[in-house]
Amino acid sequence: MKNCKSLFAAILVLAFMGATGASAQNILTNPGFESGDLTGWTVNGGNANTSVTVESPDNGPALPGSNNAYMSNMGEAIGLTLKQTTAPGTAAGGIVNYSFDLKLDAAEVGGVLFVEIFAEGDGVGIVGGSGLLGPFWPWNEWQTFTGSFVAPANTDFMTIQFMANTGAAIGTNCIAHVDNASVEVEGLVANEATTWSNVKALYR
Ligand SMILES: [Ca+2]
Repeated sequence: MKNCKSLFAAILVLAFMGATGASAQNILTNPGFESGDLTGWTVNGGNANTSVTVESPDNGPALPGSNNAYMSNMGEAIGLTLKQTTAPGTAAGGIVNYSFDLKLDAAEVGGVLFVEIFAEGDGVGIVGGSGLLGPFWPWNEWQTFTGSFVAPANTDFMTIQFMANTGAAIGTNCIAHVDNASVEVEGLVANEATTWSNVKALYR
C-alpha cells in the first residue's frame, strides 16, 4: 500500500511536469499548414481522383491560424495518406503526447478516416507507436483529438500519417480536413531519473 501511495505521488509529479509542459515542444514542421503549402509533409497513395491541398480561410480550433490541409479522395479503393517523418534525433523514448484537429466533409460507401503515429529507430524502422487511431467521424465540425503512448527507448524519430481511405465500390469517397498536428516527446526533456520507465522500476 505504501508503494502504491508512493507510485501515485510519482505519477502526480509526472502529471504536473506534463501539465507545465517544461520545454516539451511539437517536433512537427508546419503543423498547422500556416506556411500556406505542404512544406514538411508528403502525400502518398493518391491517383487522378485524389488531391491534398492547403485550404484557406478555415482553421482548426487547437491553435490560431487560417489554413488547413484538405484531403479529397474520390478514387475507389485508394489509401490517400498525408504524412510527415521528422528528422533523425528529433525524438526519444518516453511519453509521447499527440493532438490533431479533424473535420470530415464526406465519407461514403466505405470511406474512413484514420490516423497513426509511428516511433521509429535509427536504421531499424518502426519500433512502436500509437496503433491505428480511428475511424474518426467529426462530421462537418472541427474536433480536437488528443492522446498519448509510450515510445520505446530506441526511438529516434517519428512519423505521423493521416489516412483518408475509400472503399472498393463506385460512389465511395473520403473528404477530410486536417490541422494543428502535434507530437510532443516528454522523454526529450525529462532527465533519466524521472522517465516513466524508471519511475515504474523504482516501485516494482
Ligand atoms: Ca492551421
